[in-house]
Amino acid sequence: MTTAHLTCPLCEATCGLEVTLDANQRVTRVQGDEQDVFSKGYICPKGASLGALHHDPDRLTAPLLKRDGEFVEVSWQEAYDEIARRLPPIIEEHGRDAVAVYAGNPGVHNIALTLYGRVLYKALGTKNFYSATSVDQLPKHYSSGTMFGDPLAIPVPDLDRTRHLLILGANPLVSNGSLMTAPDIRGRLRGIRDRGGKIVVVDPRRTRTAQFADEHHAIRPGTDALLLFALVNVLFAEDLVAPGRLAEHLNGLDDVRELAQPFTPEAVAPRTGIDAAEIRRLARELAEAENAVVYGRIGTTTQAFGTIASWLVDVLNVLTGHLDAPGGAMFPLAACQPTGNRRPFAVARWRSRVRGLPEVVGELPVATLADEIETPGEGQVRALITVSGNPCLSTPNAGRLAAALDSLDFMISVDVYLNETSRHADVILPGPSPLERPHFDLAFYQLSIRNVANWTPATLPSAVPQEWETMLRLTGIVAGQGPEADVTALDDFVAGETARRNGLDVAVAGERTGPARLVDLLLRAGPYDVTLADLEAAPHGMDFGPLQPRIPEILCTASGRIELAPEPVVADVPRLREELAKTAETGLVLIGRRHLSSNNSWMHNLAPLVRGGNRCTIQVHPADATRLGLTDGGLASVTSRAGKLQVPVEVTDEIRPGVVSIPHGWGHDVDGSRARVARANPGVNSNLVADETLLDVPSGTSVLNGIPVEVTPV
Ligand SMILES: Nc1nc2c(c(=O)[nH]1)N[C@H]1C(S)=C(S)[C@@H](COP(=O)(O)OP(=O)(O)OC[C@H]3O[C@@H](n4cnc5c(=O)[nH]c(N)nc54)[C@H](O)[C@@H]3O)O[C@H]1N2
Ligand SMILES: Nc1nc2c(c(=O)[nH]1)N[C@H]1C(S)=C(S)[C@@H](COP(=O)(O)OP(=O)(O)OC[C@H]3O[C@@H](n4cnc5c(=O)[nH]c(N)nc54)[C@H](O)[C@@H]3O)O[C@H]1N2
Ligand code: SF4
Ligand SMILES: [Mo]
Repeated sequence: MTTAHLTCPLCEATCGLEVTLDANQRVTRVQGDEQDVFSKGYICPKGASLGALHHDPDRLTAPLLKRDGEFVEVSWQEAYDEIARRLPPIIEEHGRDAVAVYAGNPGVHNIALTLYGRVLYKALGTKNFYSATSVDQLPKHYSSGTMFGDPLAIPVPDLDRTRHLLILGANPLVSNGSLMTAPDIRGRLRGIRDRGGKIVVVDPRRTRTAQFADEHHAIRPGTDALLLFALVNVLFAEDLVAPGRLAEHLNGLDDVRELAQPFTPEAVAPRTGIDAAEIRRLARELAEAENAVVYGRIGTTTQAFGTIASWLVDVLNVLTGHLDAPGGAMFPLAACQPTGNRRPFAVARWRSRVRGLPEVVGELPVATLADEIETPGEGQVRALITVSGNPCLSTPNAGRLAAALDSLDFMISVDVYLNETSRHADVILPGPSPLERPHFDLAFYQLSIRNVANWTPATLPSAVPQEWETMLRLTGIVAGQGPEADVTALDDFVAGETARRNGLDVAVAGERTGPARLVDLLLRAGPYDVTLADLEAAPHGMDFGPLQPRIPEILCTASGRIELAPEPVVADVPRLREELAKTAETGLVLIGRRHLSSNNSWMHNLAPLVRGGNRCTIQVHPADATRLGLTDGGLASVTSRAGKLQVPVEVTDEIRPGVVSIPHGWGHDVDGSRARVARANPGVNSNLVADETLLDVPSGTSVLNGIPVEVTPV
């Protein structure tokens, strides 16, 4: 028996786990690491299933090559030979933009893919770069980019010190927190209560978090921007604006006052479904709390006014003097900070070919990937590389995208499963399991509610090459060096560049290679006096303390100030005013939901996580069920502009009337996937009805919450 300590890479909470292995290196137990400086023993059902993931017989351990429509296992050499034979001619004949990339969520939880994926994408040099970000938090990057000058400067709730938390469109008791790295959310929310503080939740569903909170407001989906503007309106009207220390760092305060004028509580109440008097009280309580923070998550980003809502969340934090203040919304200072010259944020540096949608943070909206594949002409996408992504389940009008993938000349999936997306590929390149690779949470320490760092060495030797080598091999091929490119030389080059950008001599990292060397360099360049060796000597992590104020140092706008009314966001306000002018709608709208034992689309093949009844149901309010003739346990047909599906009905008063909810990430009953457990409990793909034409206009983020649908009994 041996034990190992690791940081869980499955979600944003970064829990420390203790894994026990028997003599045959089988995982016999996974539990929370009580000595972890941050998570202190917390674990959720997903973390507990890391052993099941590692031992899943369906997880790929050899490359697959499609021959005559069937996948066969091949050697790595054969896989690279095939790629070298088929990919470069597409680039030579049709140009770099003919190759698209879709990078999925687990890549952000994986240092190999984070640090070396960007090497591949840079070598490819395609404008057709897509990722899960445009079905997720892109509006937040947009608002941070325009307000603070840095799309990665995202303030997080100072959960452990706040006394008033206003949550919109997040269910952290189930998601374990997002854009808010904080293991043991329940304990931390309880802490707010114990300090005499208050938690308010705005959500169309009475979620677990809403049930735990002091107050719940069942808002109509897609109207958060209206509510938030009304809160701003009240702060100005009642002379409650008090930015305090931030006043000298602000531009645009008067513009915000002006913009908020039409959005009175009375004007927004019929659209949001929240009483004008309640809105006034919410604003006053926010302003009067000793400290307070407004926090918005996926329900506020993947909706029609995601950018405005994301912006107004931080406008409220500024106006109440709670931005960059203890107990408010604060900027983390991670041990490894992003490198490179910080230049003021710019948007729409290029546009998508077919729909003219804007680039944001170097990517195009995935809602237009199918257009780019289907539409002939110069610049048409003819090849696709997916890296840890499952867009056939996770992106809008998934049915159309799946069909489009079959028209590609060539497709590579870097993925650990043969699933709904990778089955369309010509070559699948697997990577190691989380126990077979080192881990350091580069991305999520940037969003952590305490400044912490923890290095995880690989627990077990890997059955397959590390993914940083895979990224470099692919880089070699697209860079014209063929399938035999010298990975060591490429890695030395990447490390040399990283060192140079950070003003370091690469030799300081000694004999290390791969991500370990890069992390060591980034730590040395970082704000704390630590090296990788220090973290290796601290298997339960290092704690650098609570968050500290970072304004003005963090600001990167051209003015050097916070832009409270940034022009690209303000340009979208007329669209919101039009929305305000509309009369209240009566049609049904669809939203999503998550479950504790899910991880987007890809962990439904693990038996411990799919026990119990079918969770993939459509939730309908009893009043709507009666009106529509739907019965609990019966089957409903759901239709939208994009498509249709059938799904079992769950009648519950948890959901607001006029709203229905289906979780995403299901729909595993497709031909040719290799996932025995998931196929036995397939659920339905909610993104068959998500409409790829509905976008948050500034950022191009998909509307996944608030999709007009018709629901009828089957
Ligand atoms: N309707 C609706 N749609 C949504 C959402 C919603 O709320 N509603 N949420 C959106 C959000 S927030 C997100 S982040 C996206 C997620 O969208 P995606 O990132 O496209 O999908 P995932 O389900 O995370 O699938 C990840 C893929 O990575 C593979 N994988 C897992 N681990 C590894 C690894 O270590 N290496 C490699 N190479 N591959 C690996 C899995 O097998 C799987 O194929 O979905 C979005 N889609
Ligand atoms: N267990 C589990 N944890 C996860 C994931 C998972 O799939 N399963 N996925 C991970 C990922 S990739 C992400 S991005 C995070 C997401 O983390 P969260 O944002 O906390 O995730 P959700 O549980 O989807 O919560 C979104 C909430 O928004 C509500 N909502 C929908 N529409 C609206 C609206 O218009 N306005 C308002 N105010 N609310 C609305 C929904 O009812 C839902 O309760 O979770 C991560 N953690
Ligand atoms: S909360 Fe997230 S990080 Fe913690 S054990 Fe669960 S999946 Fe892993
Ligand atoms: Mo996400």
